[in-house]
Amino acid sequence: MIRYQLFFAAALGCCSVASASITTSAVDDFSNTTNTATSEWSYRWSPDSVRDGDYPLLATNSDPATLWTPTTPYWNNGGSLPGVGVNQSGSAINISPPFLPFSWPTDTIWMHPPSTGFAVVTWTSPVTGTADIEFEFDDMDPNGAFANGVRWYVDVGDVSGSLANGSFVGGTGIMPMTVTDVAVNSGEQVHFIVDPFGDFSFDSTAFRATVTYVPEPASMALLGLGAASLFVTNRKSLCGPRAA
Ligand SMILES: [Ca+2]
Ligand SMILES: [Ca+2]
Repeated sequence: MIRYQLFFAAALGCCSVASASITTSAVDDFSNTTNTATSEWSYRWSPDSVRDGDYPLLATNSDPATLWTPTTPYWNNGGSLPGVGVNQSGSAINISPPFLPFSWPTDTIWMHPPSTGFAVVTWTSPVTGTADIEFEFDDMDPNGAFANGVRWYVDVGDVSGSLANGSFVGGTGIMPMTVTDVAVNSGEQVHFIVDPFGDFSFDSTAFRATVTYVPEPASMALLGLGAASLFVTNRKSLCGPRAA
C-alpha cells in the first residue's frame, strides 16, 4: 500500500511538469497531408460571408494553377480558390508570369479568399484551459492599383466569440497582435479568417499565428490520476504471478 501511495505521489508529481504551457505554430505545424475535423490545425473556407463558425474543410492539396516557382502545393477547393499553403523553404517563393510578380515570404502561410466568402485557418484546442494567441496578417501582393485590401477576423467559434478584427488596404498589413488569457474548452475552435472585402483581386495574404496554451488544473489532475491508475494496474498485473 505504501508503495502504491508513493506511485500516486510520483505520478501526481508529473502533473506540475505537464502543466507547463504548450506552444503550437500555424507555420511550423502546418500539414500538407492531413486536414480533418479533429486536426489541431485545419484549413477551411466559407462559401458565404456569414461568420457562423461552420467552415467546411478544404479537401484538395495541389498547385492547380502551377502558380508558384518552385511549384508549391496548397489546400484549395477542388482546384479553385480559396487557397491556404505554407512556405517553410527558408527563402521567398516567387509567383510566375503571366501573373504579375510578387513574393511569398518564408515562414508564412499564404491565404487567398474566394470571390465571395472566406479563407480560414482553424486551431482546435486539445484541452480545456487558457490560451495566448499571437498573430499577424500582411498583404503579400502589392499589384493592382485599385485593389482594396482585405478584412480579417480572429473568432472563437461563431461571431459571438470574436476576439479581434480589422482591415487594411493593398500593400499594407498589421503589426503582430496578441490576445491573452482566452478561455477555451477542449475541442473549441479559433478561426483566423481572410475576407476579400468585396473584391478578391490581388488579395494574397501572408499569415502566421502562435498559440501558447495552459491546461486548467482540473484537467491535469484527471490526467494525472488516469496515469497513476494505469501505473498501479500495471504493477498489479506484474506482481500477480510472483505472488502466486
Ligand atoms: Ca494585395
Ligand atoms: Ca480585396
